[in-house]
Amino acid sequence: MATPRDRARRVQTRLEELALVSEEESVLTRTYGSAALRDALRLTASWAADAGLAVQFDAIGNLRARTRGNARQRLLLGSHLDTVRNAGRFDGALGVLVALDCIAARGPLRKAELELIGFCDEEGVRFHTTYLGSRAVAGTFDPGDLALRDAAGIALGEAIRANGGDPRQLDTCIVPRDGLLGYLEVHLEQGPVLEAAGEPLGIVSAIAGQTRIAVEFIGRAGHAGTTPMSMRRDALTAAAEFVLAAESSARMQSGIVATVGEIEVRSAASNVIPGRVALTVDVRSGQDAARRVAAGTLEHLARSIATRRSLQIEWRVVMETPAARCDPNLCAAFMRAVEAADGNPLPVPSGAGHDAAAFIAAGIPAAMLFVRCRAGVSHHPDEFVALEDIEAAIAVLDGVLREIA
Ligand code: HGY
Ligand code: MN
Ligand code: MN
Repeated sequence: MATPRDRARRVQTRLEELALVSEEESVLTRTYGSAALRDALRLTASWAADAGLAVQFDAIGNLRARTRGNARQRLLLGSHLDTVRNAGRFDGALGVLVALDCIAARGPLRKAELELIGFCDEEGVRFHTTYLGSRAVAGTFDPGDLALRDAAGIALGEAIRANGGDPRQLDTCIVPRDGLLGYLEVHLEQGPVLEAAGEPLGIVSAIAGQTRIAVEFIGRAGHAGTTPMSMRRDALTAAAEFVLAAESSARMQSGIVATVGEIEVRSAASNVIPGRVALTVDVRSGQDAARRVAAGTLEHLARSIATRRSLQIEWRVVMETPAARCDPNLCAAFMRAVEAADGNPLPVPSGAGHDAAAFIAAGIPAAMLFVRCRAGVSHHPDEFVALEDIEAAIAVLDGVLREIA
């Protein structure tokens, strides 16, 4: 019988193995539809099959691995296997591998069937979306999103087909509600709260809402040597002014964070005045009304900068996800399991988005267990979770499964 430390070591080893599966040399990147993400999903599927689970990939590309009993009730567990660019090895994969370990370690007697899900697009790097895989499972996928295009102009519908899925069959991804107990997710905190509190684990109280926006500043390209400064309609200086104004605006509003994560000069050349600049805006808050006001303020700022500089502007909200409160009953089960393991069930809000938010938005109960990470670093290769904290998370998820499933 494997000891908890052995089990944590196996999760750690598998995290290191998955971290080598990347679409980029020497850094970890796995975006929707890439061969690397398919390989990571297949590798995880092989571990799930070895654990005796019935494994398949659904029509959007999620890994779906179920226990083989005939209990009427079902509990979903998992997290995502896609990553941001130059990612850390724990974001998403930790939750999938801890859940797989706990499902595999459970005995034959169970009140509910368990389904492990490895989601195929939580980060939304390629299409600037969020929760595509979990929305498909929760039944809230927006068919209009099939027309979203990536930087190469490929539509999401085509990408789903190219990935071996079928955009006409997304309804088959939907988990039946009958007998569904809910969804549990283990995830590194991606913030400094647990480390500052000296706690290995926390119970997520709520997940911040997000607004993701695509912006284009449209000026006029021109000759860098012959165009007088007074006659320029420079799209990059306008964008730069907006980026700094967005930072100042967010700093002045408590509970709001705003980030310009991507910026691109179209047809860039060192001797050409930038005519078009595209950028992304990510606005978050635990309060939806405050987030909407903040996004409106940013749009007003962008439009006034464009007008003053005689530019045009395109402002498109790509995706909005509401703030989500985790299910009190499932949170209480996590709290009891943390206390049973002599821990302190610290409630922690999540500034990061998670697939659990898609289930909550669909009216499916969901809860999350946060695991301490070093210096709160995430979305960075220095992301780190200690072996003993992985072991603590396994013990707590074991406890929750013993109680509810
Ligand atoms: O962006 C986020 O909050 C998450 O990492 N997808
Ligand atoms: Mn992430
Ligand atoms: Mn994540």
